Amino acid sequence: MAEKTKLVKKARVGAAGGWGSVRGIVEVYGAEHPVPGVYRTLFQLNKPGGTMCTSCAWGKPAKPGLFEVCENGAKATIWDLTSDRCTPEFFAEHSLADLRSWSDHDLEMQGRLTEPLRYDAGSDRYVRCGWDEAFAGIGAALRRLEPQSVVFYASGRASLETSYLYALFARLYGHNNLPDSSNMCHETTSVSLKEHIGTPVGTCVLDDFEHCDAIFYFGQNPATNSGRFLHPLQKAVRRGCRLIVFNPVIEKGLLEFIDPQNPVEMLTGTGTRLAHQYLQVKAGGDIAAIIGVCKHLLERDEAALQQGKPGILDRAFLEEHCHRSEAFLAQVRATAWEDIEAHSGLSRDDLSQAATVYAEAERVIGVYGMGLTQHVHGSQAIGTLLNLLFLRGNIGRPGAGICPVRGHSNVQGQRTVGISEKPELVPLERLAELFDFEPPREHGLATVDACEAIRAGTVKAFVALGGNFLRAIPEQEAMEQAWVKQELTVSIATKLNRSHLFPGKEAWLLPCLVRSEIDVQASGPQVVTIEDSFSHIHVSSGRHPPASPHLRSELAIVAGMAKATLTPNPRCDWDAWVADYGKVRDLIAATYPEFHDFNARLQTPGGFYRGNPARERRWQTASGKAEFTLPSVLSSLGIGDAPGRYHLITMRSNDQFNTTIYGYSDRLRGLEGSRMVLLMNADDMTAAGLYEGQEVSLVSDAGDETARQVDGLRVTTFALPCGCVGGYYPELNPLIPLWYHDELSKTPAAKGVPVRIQIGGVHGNGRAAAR
Ligand SMILES: Nc1nc2c(c(=O)[nH]1)N[C@H]1C(S)=C(S)[C@@H](COP(=O)(O)OP(=O)(O)OC[C@H]3O[C@@H](n4cnc5c(=O)[nH]c(N)nc54)[C@H](O)[C@@H]3O)O[C@H]1N2
Ligand SMILES: Nc1nc2c(c(=O)[nH]1)N[C@H]1C(S)=C(S)[C@@H](COP(=O)(O)OP(=O)(O)OC[C@H]3O[C@@H](n4cnc5c(=O)[nH]c(N)nc54)[C@H](O)[C@@H]3O)O[C@H]1N2
Ligand SMILES: [Mo]
Repeated sequence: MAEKTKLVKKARVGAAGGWGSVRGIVEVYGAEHPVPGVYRTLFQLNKPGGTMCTSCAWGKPAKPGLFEVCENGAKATIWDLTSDRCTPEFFAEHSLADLRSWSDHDLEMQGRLTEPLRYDAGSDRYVRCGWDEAFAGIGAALRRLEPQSVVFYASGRASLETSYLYALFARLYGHNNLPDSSNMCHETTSVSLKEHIGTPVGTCVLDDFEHCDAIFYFGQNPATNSGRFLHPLQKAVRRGCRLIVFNPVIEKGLLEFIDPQNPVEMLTGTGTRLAHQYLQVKAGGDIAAIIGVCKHLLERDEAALQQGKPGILDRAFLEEHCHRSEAFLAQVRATAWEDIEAHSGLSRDDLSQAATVYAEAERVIGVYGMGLTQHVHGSQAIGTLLNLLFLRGNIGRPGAGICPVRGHSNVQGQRTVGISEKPELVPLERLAELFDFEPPREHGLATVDACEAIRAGTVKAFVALGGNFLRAIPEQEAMEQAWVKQELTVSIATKLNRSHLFPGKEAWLLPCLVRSEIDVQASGPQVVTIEDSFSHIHVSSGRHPPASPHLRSELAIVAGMAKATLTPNPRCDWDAWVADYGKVRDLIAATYPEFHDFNARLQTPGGFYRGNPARERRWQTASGKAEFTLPSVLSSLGIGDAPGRYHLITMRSNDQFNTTIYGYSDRLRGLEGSRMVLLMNADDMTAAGLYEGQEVSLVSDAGDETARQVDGLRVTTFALPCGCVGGYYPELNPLIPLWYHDELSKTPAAKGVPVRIQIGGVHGNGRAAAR
């Protein structure tokens, strides 16, 4: 069942949205045979009283559209609500060794997991077990282990209520080893924003997009990853707001959008042209590009002042609110145009146009995604973008600010309520008081640290609240080998994935409800809450019967494990918390003041705002001011150019949600039928003597001893800047060294991976990564 190396078909690329997105939904619908009532669920998605989509974390407006759902949100919902079931009988037929040759797509296509399963090493199979057996087994194993040798991972979907209890369980048990998917994603944001503006999250709210005059947009792909963003973008552009895009890939969704909910646009096929200027920056070239824009601004500012005219920079803001602005401006002055052009791949003239748009705009928003965060100097790139905003006071006023676009639907919220390896970010004193215990104070393990410790053998157990950790991390091959040496692995999951096929000596696979299902507990049906990218808290309720009578909610599973592991504590009534999630919300409110009156505020249309001091120009930083970054590099790449070396961007297709592969169509890039592609600039292909469709291998060029290789990739021409190549995540993850990560946050640098191309098919030490 492994995907064969096939030629990718090139198709015509239409606008984002339009009939293509409707077809995309229909295809997944046909393949998944969803349960009845799914249309009504889609209709109620992201609306007050409905289910909050499990796809991305984009904001949910108080006044939603007719359909407040995008192509990929619909796919994610249909994927959850399939009528296919992956039962114990399926596992009786297939050993894990057998399943390891299956593709990611085929594993998840088996449908929803239905019963708790225990790994039986003798038969190399998962076998049926009861919940009591599972909890007792997990509890006994955890009690035997040293808490510091155990990791509790979370992928950013579980609710605020579940996440709060999961983090509490970890601390009562005795560790802060609480990495979450954020450690591979926006951790760069959390660390960099905290240092420079004093809060770890963006300062914008949805309403700001109705007032901004320009959007500077870096390394984020809305049509695929946050489809509902296209509506506010379209509206903004229509009222004259100018969109300046920095991205090495021409992403169709930033060029043109046809609103599928607008009959005229659908029938005429004419949408809105979005980008005013599209700058194909080199991979990692953002710091240089932003400094280029700043240099133009500074030159114009100085010229204006000399002529006795008002300057361009907001000197009052710099004076009152910022620290180190003069040092940054001196650095900008001293940076040569040749260096800016060489590192960004953009011309001085192009950057001048962008600077004009910036200077003419009264209110500017800086938007970014993985194109900034997943680089070795990603935190400096975010800092430099903040510098640009500071120069004209574009932060802390309506219509302006910094807007990181978060990934998983509750990834920001999980951090908010305590899932963090950084104890300094958690109110430990308050927890100690509430639950009468001594919380662990040691710094916990983030994702990369956890991987290193698993390889070193010091981490002996891994509990996963969702996700597909082994498939999402770097250095996949070595990690799979180390993984199975652990004493215990526990996965709470909805569908089978590759991580489940690498069990520890003792392993449990525990199936849970999805957010769109009805969650009935002793006090009645329960609701849960999540936090979006704009720090708004939304309530979500499910309306579908559970996929199997044996499923439990994530919260009940966490509580079940906690009860079986911990010595009883009169302050911890796990049963009462499971019976009524409102009691958990009371605990959240008691721990985090911004959640005051949590239960009473649940039904606020558009969610309630948790607040953000930086939005009010209160800077909780070391200096008490907004901190300018003084970049030490002009490129965010960790390893520079060399003959024969390419910088690999690992990308998401329009037909996947992270490691969940819905299908093999990347409609918005015109690539159909295969994910085993190496996307390359035509001039680079000619220079390297490669031809379209040629089969090649990629090998690591990170300068260390470790051999990393992926075979069976077909060379495909694609409009990328010279020196940079593209391919899909997670197929190319074996090529990323574990140590290749952002310097501050340790977010793996999946967007600038140093590689070489090898011609000649499969090699002895390689393996076909298509699964
Ligand atoms: N349908 C769907 N939705 C998703 C997901 C999914 O997989 N599928 N994943 C979810 C998650 S967890 C996340 S974190 C988000 C991710 O959403 P995004 O942040 O959009 O992440 P990517 O698609 O990985 O990359 C974003 C863009 O960065 C560009 N890029 C690469 N390198 C550079 C660079 O050096 N500079 C600049 N300026 N740009 C660069 C790429 O071309 C790409 O367009 O989406 C979430 N939503
Ligand atoms: N090369 C490269 N690597 C990357 C990235 C990249 O751009 N390039 N992106 C990184 C990013 S941004 C992220 S966020 C990570 C993602 O890493 P993860 O969050 O660990 O991975 P996902 O693919 O989102 O997890 C999918 C699995 O989650 C389970 N699941 C789905 N819904 C639920 C649910 O409601 N509850 C529970 N308990 N389980 C559920 C299903 O079993 C499914 O198979 O990958 C990172 N890795
Ligand atoms: Mo993410």
